[in-house]
Amino acid sequence: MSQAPAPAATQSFVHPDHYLLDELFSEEHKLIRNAVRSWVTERLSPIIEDFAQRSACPTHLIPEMGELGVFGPQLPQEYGCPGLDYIAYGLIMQEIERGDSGIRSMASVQGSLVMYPIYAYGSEEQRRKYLPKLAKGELMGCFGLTEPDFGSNPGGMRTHFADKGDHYLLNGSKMWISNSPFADIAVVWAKNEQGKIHGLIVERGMEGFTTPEIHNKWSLRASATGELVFDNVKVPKENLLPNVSGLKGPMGCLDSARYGIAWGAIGVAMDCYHTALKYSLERIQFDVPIAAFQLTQKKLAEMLTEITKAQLLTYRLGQLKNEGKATTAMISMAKRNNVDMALTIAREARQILGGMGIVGDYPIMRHMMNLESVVTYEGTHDIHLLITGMDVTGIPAFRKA
Ligand code: TGC
Ligand code: FAD
Repeated sequence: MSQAPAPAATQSFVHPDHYLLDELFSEEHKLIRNAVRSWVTERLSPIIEDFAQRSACPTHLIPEMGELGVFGPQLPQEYGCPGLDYIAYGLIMQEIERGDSGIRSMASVQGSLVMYPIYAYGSEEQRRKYLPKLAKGELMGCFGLTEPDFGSNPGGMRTHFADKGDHYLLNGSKMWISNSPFADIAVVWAKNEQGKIHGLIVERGMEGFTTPEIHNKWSLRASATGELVFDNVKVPKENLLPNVSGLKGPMGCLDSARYGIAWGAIGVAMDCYHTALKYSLERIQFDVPIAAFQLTQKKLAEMLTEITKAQLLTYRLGQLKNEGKATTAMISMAKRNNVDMALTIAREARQILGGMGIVGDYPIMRHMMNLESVVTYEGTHDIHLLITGMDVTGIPAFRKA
């Protein structure tokens, strides 16, 4: 019989709050966080390992997520959205990502990369047509910026559209698109005949539009990832987002999604820390719990320290976001720091669990593999270092002069 402690799925989650951050959250924040936490514990955590092992996306949860209000929670109630502040939005992402980064991806793409651009750059008709259904999960969306030859450098994109009088004709392709295999609509960034970037809403069923799935991922296995292929797709003119042009359109959406990732990464780190702490107190080696060894305590102490620093950074960022003062560079720093922090913690937690760290009875390895995508998408770790570098020096180092 195994001497290993009980799997984490059977243990109740206690979140680390070393600096009493709960005293700063409003009652509403805590209620929202606890509601999403309960949903994750009851509905997501029990099934996610199986879906990830099978590389399947639990799309049956979408209506429940819509009901819970996790799609576009920061957008106004007049469009069927919850109208919450950015700290509530962050806490929602934190709790979902404690369950799985792929499911947080599904929610943040929907809220920040599909609903946000329709809200911020769309016409009133587009808002009324799409937002209430997207909020409920009756429609799902994806966001097409990256192309096979243009990832970190999205401004080089080749996908383009031509004005054909009563419609636009769209050609090109997008790569690595979360939700694409099942999305009903895609917010696609493409260049017009003058080379200016615009957003178009492309609907499933439009002739020439296909969404092949990308298989064989070792990361984000419970999230569906695919391509978007446009072969002479006729897009109605009313599907152009009228109120933005240029790279600042998609980049503005990324600010919102990166903010959510900064919170989400804390959720993963909390889950890894909690799992490792419980395990280390119960696992006996050399006649004592492994938590009694100084080297284990060093790992746990460093994990808690890094989580606490990330919590304080992110809480302050949330306040600034609520006040409209959070800059791209501030959000970028939090995304980079917190994902890197979570990845380090996942690796340390896996070591604490020894051999049990690599099996699906515990969430560690799944989180660790997921984070390998999170550290790359929405701007790689190094691109975010360069964003901070540009912020402090005023010199962009993205390309050779
Ligand atoms: P650069 O010359 O710096 O800027 C071009 C124009 O864009 C504006 N801009 C922004 N505007 C608003 N918010 C931001 N965050 C902005 N960043 C840039 C900028 O002001 C300028 O505007 P204008 O009016 O002067 O023309 O652009 P660059 O070509 O040198 O590139 C800069 C760089 C490398 C920082 C940027 O392109 C970048 O961040 N690259 C990373 C690409 C990226 O993050 N892709 C993400 C794809 S989506 C995704 O990964 C979804 S994962 C989904 C999930 O969660 O599952
Ligand atoms: P590259 O840009 O080719 O980068 C490769 C390496 O070169 C990296 O280490 C990078 O840091 C480095 N590098 C590049 N440029 C520089 C530079 N100037 N200076 C120093 N180093 C540099 N995109 C979407 O549009 N929508 C989505 O929904 C979406 N979902 C995704 C889901 C998953 C699972 C993944 C893996 C990706 C997703 N992406 C999505 C794409 C993601 O944003 C890109 O993968 C990311 O921006 C990096 O682009 P790339 O993979 O082409 O890498």
